[in-house]
Amino acid sequence: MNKQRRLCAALTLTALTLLAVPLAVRAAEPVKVGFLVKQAEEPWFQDEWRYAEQAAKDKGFTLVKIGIPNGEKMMAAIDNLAAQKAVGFVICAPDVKLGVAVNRAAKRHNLKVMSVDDQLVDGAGKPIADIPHMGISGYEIGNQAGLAMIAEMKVRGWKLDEVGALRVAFDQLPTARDRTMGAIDALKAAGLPVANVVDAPQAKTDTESAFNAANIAFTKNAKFKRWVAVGLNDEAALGAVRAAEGRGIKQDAMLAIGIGGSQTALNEFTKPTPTGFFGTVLISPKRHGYETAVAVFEWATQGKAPPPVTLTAGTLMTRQNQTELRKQMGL
Ligand code: FCA
Repeated sequence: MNKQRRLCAALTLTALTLLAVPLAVRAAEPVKVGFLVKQAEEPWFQDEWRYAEQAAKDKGFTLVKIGIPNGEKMMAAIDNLAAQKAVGFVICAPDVKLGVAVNRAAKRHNLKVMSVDDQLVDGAGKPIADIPHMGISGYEIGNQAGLAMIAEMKVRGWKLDEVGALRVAFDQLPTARDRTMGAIDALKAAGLPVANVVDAPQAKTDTESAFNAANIAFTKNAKFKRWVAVGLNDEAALGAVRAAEGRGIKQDAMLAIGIGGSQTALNEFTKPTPTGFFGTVLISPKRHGYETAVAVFEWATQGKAPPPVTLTAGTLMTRQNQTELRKQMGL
């Protein structure tokens, strides 16, 4: 009897120990949150990652950063996060039409998902309602870029009917279309003739693609001696500036305004002589990186769901106000 009781106690102890080990290991493991971006080499996304890392440090979770240049890499990344027992992820997908696939994969693995910058859509092009989103108000921010061009053209004494308006376009991405259309609408409202608007569709959203697109557009429209240019981001505007320079259209005849305000823009502003890259609408990679990472963490660990849609604002940044403005925005 005694022997039996001792054996029983020993077995119970062993069982408890076995149970306790994995529990202890699990408790020591930090919570993991993924942050997947379509273009990891772009300064904007580097900034987003940097602020998301800051959030991870402040809140005590681990950030898993993965670049997802295409759909295949994106699906592999989500599986990878699940295998690592992540609790959720923030995503800027390589194609917003992958929304349904993202949602399905997240649900299958029981991962919380939130989109950043580019809102995910379903097969019909409608935003996916149960994926919370943080992005910019594309049309308003584009409009701001357009209004800033009007103001600067006035300063320079340009006549609107003599100016070509280059729209570096990436219309398959709704926010890109909204941003550039917002700018063009501002120009048209101020009296720029519709016939002066030249579309330059880019194959990708980087500087090289914008350069190629702009080059073709300038060649076809050599009648314009002065240009304004807009695109979805700083890289698009910069591609147009570089293409213009290649054709002898310099700072005094080129007025490009980007959107973003990351290193791509800062590099232009710190050149000794001003280029055709006049300004950018500064948006906040801090809000987008930090707040989305925290939102997914708190959603997964505290059940606090993020608001369905959060749109952030922008401010015109030029050579003159860059230092002050970035400081104001905590960048
Ligand atoms: C999109 C663009 C990026 C950046 C971001 C806020 O994802 O592709 O360049 O502008 O929105």
